[in-house]
Amino acid sequence: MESDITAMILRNLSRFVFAGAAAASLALGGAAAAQDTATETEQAAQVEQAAGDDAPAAATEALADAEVGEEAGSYEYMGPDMIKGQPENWGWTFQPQYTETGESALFLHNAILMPVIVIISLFVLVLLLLVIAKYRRGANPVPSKTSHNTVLEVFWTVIPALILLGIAIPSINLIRAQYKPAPADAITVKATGWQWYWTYSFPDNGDFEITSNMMDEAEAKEKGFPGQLEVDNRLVLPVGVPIRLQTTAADVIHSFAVPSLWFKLDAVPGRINEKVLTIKEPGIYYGQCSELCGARHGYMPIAIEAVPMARWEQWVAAQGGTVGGDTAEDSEAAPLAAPASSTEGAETAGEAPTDSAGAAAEAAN
Ligand SMILES: [Cu+2]
Repeated sequence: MESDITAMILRNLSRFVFAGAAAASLALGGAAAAQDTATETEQAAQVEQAAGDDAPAAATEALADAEVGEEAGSYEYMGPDMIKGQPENWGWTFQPQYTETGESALFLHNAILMPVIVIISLFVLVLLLLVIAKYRRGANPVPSKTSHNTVLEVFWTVIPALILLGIAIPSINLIRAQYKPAPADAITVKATGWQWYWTYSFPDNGDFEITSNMMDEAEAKEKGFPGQLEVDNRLVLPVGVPIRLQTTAADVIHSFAVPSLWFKLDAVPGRINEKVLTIKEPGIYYGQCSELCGARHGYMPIAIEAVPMARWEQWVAAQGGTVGGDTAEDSEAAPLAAPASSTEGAETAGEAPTDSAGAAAEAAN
């Protein structure tokens, strides 16, 4: 019990420190870090289910090798053993990351921001204690009248500036990576926010649409899924291929956010936002609407099920969609793709690149 309390105090302390870091990085344009602090806080507030560990690697392997059913109409959804991205009880830091940008963001936070913040805070604390002890009236009755020291002033201006520059470079690179446009052959998925659920449409795959509502909490828990995060129809996506995820809304502003995929994008009525998403591993990743959108804002979760390409095609077929044949240029849902590049990538739209996402990105450039 006592160690629980100690852990809680430490958590709260780290939140203060982290909030300071977020402010500092914001000043530098590191908006990404701040955005995800918010996500983390929201998530932590809504933590509900028991802490789930990552599915054993064996399960992933088994799934990747799983035989693709002969019937096109059959698709079996993943069970709770495949849950990878979800909040946990008393969680206070980021969820494990399953995208490349997520990994670099976590690295920026853990390896750069946190050490810098901790060292600076300790340094200032030591200086303060030193001043309190050494220059108090009792110990130092006649204070020095020195008011300028050019060398010192140059140093305490230049050193902090260099520290800030050192943070700004990786921070701006991260933002650049996060907003790099999707390659022409990326699979387009449009997520539309409604009060209070999501619909997902697949303009490259026959333009079918699915509606995703929160699963009843009792039913979800009975099946072993987290309450208020599980849905009736998951958004199934292929792993290892870039997905052009577009967001919009039908009524008010919503926000499509999945913390373990480092993905958060506002869904605004009358406009389409888009951002590329490449998921590294099969699994279930939970998220939530992250823009206060009305009475049931807290009850429109997002559940992404990432599967190997062959299984994704099976799912698309089961939904009545098409694979590989359709073109992005036919669809008005993909207006952001330049006509030339979408024609070029049309043959490959909806198909997996041979080896990895990286190859696809290179091919497109
Ligand atoms: Cu919403």
